[in-house]
Amino acid sequence: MISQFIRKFKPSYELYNLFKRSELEHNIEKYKKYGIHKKYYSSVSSNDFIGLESPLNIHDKFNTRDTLPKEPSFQNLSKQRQEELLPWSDRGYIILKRFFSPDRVQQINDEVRRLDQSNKARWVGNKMMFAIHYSDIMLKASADPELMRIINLIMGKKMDLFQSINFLTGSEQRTHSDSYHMSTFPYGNIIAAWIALEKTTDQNGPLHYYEGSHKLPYLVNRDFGNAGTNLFLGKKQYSDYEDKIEDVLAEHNFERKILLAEPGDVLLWHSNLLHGGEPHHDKSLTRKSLVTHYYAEDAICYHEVSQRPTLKRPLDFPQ
Ligand SMILES: O=C(O)CCC(=O)C(=O)O
Repeated sequence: MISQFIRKFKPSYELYNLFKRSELEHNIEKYKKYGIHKKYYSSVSSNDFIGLESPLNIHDKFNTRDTLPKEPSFQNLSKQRQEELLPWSDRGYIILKRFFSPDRVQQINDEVRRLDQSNKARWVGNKMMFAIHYSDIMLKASADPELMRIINLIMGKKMDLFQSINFLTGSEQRTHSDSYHMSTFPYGNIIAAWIALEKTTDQNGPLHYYEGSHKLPYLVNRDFGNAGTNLFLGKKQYSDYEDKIEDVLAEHNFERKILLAEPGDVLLWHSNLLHGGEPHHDKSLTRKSLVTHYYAEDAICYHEVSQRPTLKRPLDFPQ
C-alpha cells in the first residue's frame, strides 16, 4: 500500500532524480527549444506537449520508396539491402536478412552465457537489461557501424544507442508500442532492432507485429483515463493500457505478422508499430534474441508509462 503510494507520488521520484543530473541533463536544451518549463528532474509526460506541433520525421512525411533512392548512402548498399529498406514508410518495419554472420551470432551467444555464468548479467524477470554497459561485445553488436548507418538513414537523422535487452526465451508480452515505454517529443524519435540469435518457430515464442499500425495516432495516458494529476500518476494498471491497445486493434484491420527468423536476421521497427511476443509453447526450447533501442539525438526523451524523464548513462565505447 505504502509502496504503491510512493510509486505513484511524483515528488518521490523527482527527489531521486535531483541526484541524477548528469543522466538527465540531456533534456534541458530541448525543453528550452520547445518552450517547456521544466527542471531536469521534473516529471514529464505527453500532457506537457498538448498544443505543441510535433514535426514529423522525414520518413513519416515522405515515403522511403521516393526518398531513399536519392540518398548516396542508400546507393552504397547492396541491391538486396536496398530492396529491404524501401517498404519502411508503408509497413513500419523492415527485415534485414542474415545481417549478422553465424560467427557474430555465436560470439554474442557465447558472451550471454559468459555474463550469465559469471553473475555479471543483470536480469529483470526474463530480460537481461543493459548488457551494453558491462559487455564490449554486446555494445559493439548493438552499435554495429553498418546497422547504425541503416538506422540513421531510415530515421533521416543521427540516432544514439540507448538500451539493450537480451532474451533467452520468448517474452510472451501482450501487444504494445515502444512509444508508450520509451517516449519522445517530437513523437516518433526512437527505433528498435530485434536481432535473432537463433531460429524462431511457432514453438519458441516468435515476435508478432501489425503491419502499418505505426500510422495510428500515438496512444498516451490520457487516451485511457490515466493522465493523473500534478502530484500523482494515473490510477490505471498496465493491463488497462494493453486492453486499450486490443480495443484499438479491433477497430482496424491491420495484418498480423509473425516473424519466423533465421539466426542473424534483424527486424527494425518504428516506435509506434504495435508488436508483442507469441506464446512460447515448447519450454524445452530457448529463443535467444537481442533487442536494442535508439533515441534521436534531438528529441526530448522520457517514459510516458511512468511520466519520468529518461536516465541516460554514457556508453563506454572500447577504443
Ligand atoms: O522479443 C519479444 O518477444 C518482444 C520484445 C518486445 O516487445 C520489446 O522489446 O518491446
